Amino acid sequence: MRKILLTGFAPFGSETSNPSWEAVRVLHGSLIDGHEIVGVELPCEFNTSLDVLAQAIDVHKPDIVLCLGQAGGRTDISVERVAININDARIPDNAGQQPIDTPVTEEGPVGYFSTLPMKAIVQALRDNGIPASVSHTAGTYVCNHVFYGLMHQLSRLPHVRAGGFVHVPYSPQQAAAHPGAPSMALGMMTEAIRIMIKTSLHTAKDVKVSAGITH
Ligand code: PCA
Repeated sequence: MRKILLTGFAPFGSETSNPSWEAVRVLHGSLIDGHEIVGVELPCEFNTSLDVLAQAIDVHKPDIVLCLGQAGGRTDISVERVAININDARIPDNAGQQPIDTPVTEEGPVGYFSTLPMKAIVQALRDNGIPASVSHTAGTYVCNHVFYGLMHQLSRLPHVRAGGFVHVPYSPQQAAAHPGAPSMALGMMTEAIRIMIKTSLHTAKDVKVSAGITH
């Protein structure tokens, strides 16, 4: 059976949960338009995260890979456009590593674009009442590291149709500990992932519309 690989992250920093993984976990094992959804939790660690991702791609040979992470403070589902070849960690990762200004991969290009139909995804999410936008920075921490590493891996795997990265906001429970911060309910995040997968499966060519960017 054809497969779609979804990844979410372990909690990091001072958080005790990470809704990127909570939402992926709900979908693990389900079927979406004839594709089996495989969900994998990545450690919030430089390098190890990419080893786990590479192994999952190798084992499952997915048609599409969608990696998700948390960006506390973001107001919506942020479909990331570009990954950059830099690690610049604001805080240590879960293994205590804090790389500053090192490349993700020595021999890689400066950046990679997502190969997901980003605009169609944002449009479909908004049509379904889910706040979303295209984002032009995935940061320089473990999420960008995984996004860059994913696209670097996919550049050598032509059988994988598309791949990319999406940031989700705080869950309401997390936001309660960060007064004033925006949040999104887990059920809406899960529905957003379902819509992103369906749109990716059924969009041969992305739509050409303004991103209507807010950040
Ligand atoms: N968010 C972090 C790393 C793991 C996660 O969920 C980031 O945005 O880099």
